[in-house]
Amino acid sequence: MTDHTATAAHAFNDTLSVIASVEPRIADAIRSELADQRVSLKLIASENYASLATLLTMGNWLSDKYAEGTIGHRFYAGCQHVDAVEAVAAEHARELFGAEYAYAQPHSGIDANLVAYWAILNARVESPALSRLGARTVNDLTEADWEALRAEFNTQRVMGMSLDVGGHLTHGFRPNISGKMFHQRSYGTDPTTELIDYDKLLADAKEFKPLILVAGYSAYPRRVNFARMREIADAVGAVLFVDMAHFAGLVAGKVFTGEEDPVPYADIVATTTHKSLRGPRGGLVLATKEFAEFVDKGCPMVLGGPLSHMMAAKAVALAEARTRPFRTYAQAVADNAQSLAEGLLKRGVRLVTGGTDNHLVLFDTTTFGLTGRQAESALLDAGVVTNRNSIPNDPNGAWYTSGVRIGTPALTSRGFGAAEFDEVADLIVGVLSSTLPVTASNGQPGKAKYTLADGVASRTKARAAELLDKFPLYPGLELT
Ligand code: DSN
Repeated sequence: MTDHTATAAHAFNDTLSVIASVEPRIADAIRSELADQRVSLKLIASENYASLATLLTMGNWLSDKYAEGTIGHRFYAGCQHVDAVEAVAAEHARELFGAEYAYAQPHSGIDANLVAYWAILNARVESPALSRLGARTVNDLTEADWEALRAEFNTQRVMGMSLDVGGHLTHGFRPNISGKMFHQRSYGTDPTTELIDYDKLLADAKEFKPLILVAGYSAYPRRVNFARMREIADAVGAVLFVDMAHFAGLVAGKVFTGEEDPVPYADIVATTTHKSLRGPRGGLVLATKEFAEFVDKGCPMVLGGPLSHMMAAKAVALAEARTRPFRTYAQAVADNAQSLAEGLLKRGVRLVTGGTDNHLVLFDTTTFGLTGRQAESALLDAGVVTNRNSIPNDPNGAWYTSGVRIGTPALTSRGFGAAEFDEVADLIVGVLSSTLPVTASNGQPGKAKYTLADGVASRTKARAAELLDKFPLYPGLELT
């Protein structure tokens, strides 16, 4: 493939000078963000670096067009180019994932999940009610029928993975709208192995009888057997909805195949496009034919007008994900996670589930006598960017936590391999072994404050710089 870095460098420099002529602080912030990303060990499992082509696709006049509706059926005139963009994004998504239908409009992961939930409610609750009442749309219902239908929406049930074992807020938890829309019951993991216990999940689902079984996670370091999830959904008549936001890149890159690939098993799959998939910030929904027409109503059902410039960037990133180098990348993400996990294990760190077989590792910071918050902060002082995360039965709750989640997608994009991730494990252990919790004023163990031994942060940054210099971010892209 032709290397367009020099051209892209000109484009970014010219763009920044145009921006600076209007609001220099914004140009400065954009430059500084790149500078910071270049010198940080970015280990946040949900972050990545999009390609220059993907980044360049986002800034253009597609942004200026309103295009509510769907391909060929818009509420505004003059949408032929948006139609073309959305069609290409959907085509790549369908072919990449082997899906019957793809919808490229969601602006984020939460939006994608909302589109999925309302598609399921429309297909399984509203549509049968309309048929029963001889109505074509909700506008044909009497007030009494409408009230009855709303009551029916409000009694639906969803079952998703518990937050403290790695589930996501959008899987029916109260701080998110999904927890206000549905009655929710969580499934946990086995207390000993910390793995999903499918037999227990089946028994719980039989008791709870959810309309929707949600599979997917944001902090579970293991693969999911979607064939088992399908069996469980079928056993209770539930719709199987998979949120693959975290591992979409591993599905796209054919690391997760067979029973680990959600697409052949799920009714609806939602994802973000910016995590392991390495695209622009946004969402995507895949669906079977049964749900396609309902997913297609996402805008204006729950989405504002499509961000056409972002759909264009999704199309570019999805085209990249269909190439052989992307498959090599995805396999390296998984291999590197093994190396990172082994590097921590051999240095005495407890990992939730004892390891990983996806792109992320969740380690127990009580290994070092620290809360997740203290560990996250000390690591950041040393230029290692992570995020704190609950672990199963977390004694420190969801704010301070007892875990740190790390992942390999971003640094693998820079070219890090197994040896570099072993070195990263060494840096993490070096920092946290030199961090002490500070006792709170009431004499209780502090949960936020800590001290990091002198010199550790600068020594870690220097060692990290040696690694990062070998694998520069956007090599050849010099900002002037
Ligand atoms: N914020 C994403 C993550 O970090 O996993 C999920 O919403």
